Amino acid sequence: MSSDQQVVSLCDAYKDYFPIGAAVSSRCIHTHRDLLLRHFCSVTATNEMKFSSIHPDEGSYQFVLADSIVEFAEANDMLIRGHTLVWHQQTPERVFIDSDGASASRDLLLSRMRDHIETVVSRYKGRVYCWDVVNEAIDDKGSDYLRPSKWLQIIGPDYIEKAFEYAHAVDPDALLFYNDYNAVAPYKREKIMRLITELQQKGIPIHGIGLQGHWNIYWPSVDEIRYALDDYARLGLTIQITELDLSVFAYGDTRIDLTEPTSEMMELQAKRYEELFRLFREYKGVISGVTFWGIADDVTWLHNFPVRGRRDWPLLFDCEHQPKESFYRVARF
Ligand code: HAH
Repeated sequence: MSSDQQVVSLCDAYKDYFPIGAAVSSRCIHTHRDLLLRHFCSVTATNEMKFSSIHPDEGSYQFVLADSIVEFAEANDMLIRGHTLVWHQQTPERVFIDSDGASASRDLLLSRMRDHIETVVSRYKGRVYCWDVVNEAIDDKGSDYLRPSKWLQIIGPDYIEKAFEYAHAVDPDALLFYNDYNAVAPYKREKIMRLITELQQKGIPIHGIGLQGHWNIYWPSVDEIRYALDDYARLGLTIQITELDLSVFAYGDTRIDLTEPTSEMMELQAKRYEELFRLFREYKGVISGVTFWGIADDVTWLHNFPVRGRRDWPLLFDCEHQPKESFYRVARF
């Protein structure tokens, strides 16, 4: 391939399947503008719509950065996935504390949650087409069901249904998602299935399930993902892969000495991306979107996480914004 001009657009390649999205920051809509406009037709704010960014102080909302992403997307006819309304991280501590410095009551926290959801969802009503309403509410420990977050401890398990109801009341046309990581791992899949089934039985407005897709070049197997898609599809909800990236490191690998990926890593990653997207295309009837958690390998949340001082190369474009072998295996089929 001699120049980027000859590279097929990812979004065009998938126009008969599902929109391809990217998580962006208010900075990278400038630094990665060319790649974004050429290859992606949906955006998600990585951080700018999270509680602590958009609502840092009581009664004070900061919409400037989130607005800049929404305006960029609208100017370029891109979809906007909202992320995220209720999460145990990136939420100010003050939300859970009352004016005396004691733990907030259930009623106070519910009213704060409602105010937050109503304000944010109404601002982007008709513009953000779907929301990750609740993020990562399931516990990682095998036997425990819901994560013991402040939301759960103070409000109780119905904080989840309340969040969906508040969001739906403000924007009945928005698609409402439950989003989680490790969602294809059997121990967690069963708990997510249980949660969604319970919400459905209560008639709660939930429309989609987000599988984050923070995977690596060894795990999980394509069969495990297929099995999970089959299972979730039985719930009758739409499914999106919401935060896709493929780390080059196996879980538990803590090496920090690599300054660039090995050719074996890149080949394995390309093969995995090829297999994954073949599977996603096969499931186009249930998958309504695939979003990468980033654009190119120069900016990824996996630099320094979960291992400090380590770089990673999980995306389709390299640090110079050139397509990797992984890109070609996804785009040409
Ligand atoms: C995701 N969590 C979050 O949904 C997203 O908002 C964030 O930007 C990055 C990843 C994944 C995760 C985590 O934050 C901590 C431990 C495991 C997985």
